[in-house]
Amino acid sequence: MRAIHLLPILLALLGAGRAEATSFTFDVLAAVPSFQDTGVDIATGDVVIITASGTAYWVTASWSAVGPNGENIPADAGFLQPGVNKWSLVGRVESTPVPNPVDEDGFVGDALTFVSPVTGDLLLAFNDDGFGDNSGSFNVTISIIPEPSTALLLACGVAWIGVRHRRRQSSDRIHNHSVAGGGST
Ligand SMILES: [Ca+2]
Repeated sequence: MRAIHLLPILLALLGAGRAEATSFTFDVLAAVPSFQDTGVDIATGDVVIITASGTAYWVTASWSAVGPNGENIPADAGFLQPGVNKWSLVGRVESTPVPNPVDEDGFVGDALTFVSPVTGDLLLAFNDDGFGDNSGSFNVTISIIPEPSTALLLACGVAWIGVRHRRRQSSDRIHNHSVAGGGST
């Protein structure tokens, strides 16, 4: 019976472990010649979900308009993030290019979800090698789902052991009772 009373506590702890996402927005300006600090702090193990929209121009001409995916041309060594799409949205956590499970690391594009391997500031940039002729921006939404803390996982483990222990005790009592009952008939 007491095991049943512990169950809601365990479920509440597990529910707290699935912390809600916190969301931020940030505009990445195409004319800024460096990675830009989004002000979003990332911890190792956090799930980071980035979506981006908007239009940027890599020269002063309307034909150079690009979205966050840029152009499907690998950037040269002089670009902020060489090897990924020219004029795309690119990202780092501190100095580590964002892991990209389906494309080159460092490439964000219009949507990316990753688990951060490091702790630090989330930095974003327009991937170019000459910024004076750029204009426009990408509008970025960043959602962070924190990794469940070690303390919380430990509390869940302790609660679970408590449930199992009390279940065993109560099943022993039932067993003893039925043996005693069986002896009397
Ligand atoms: Ca340019």
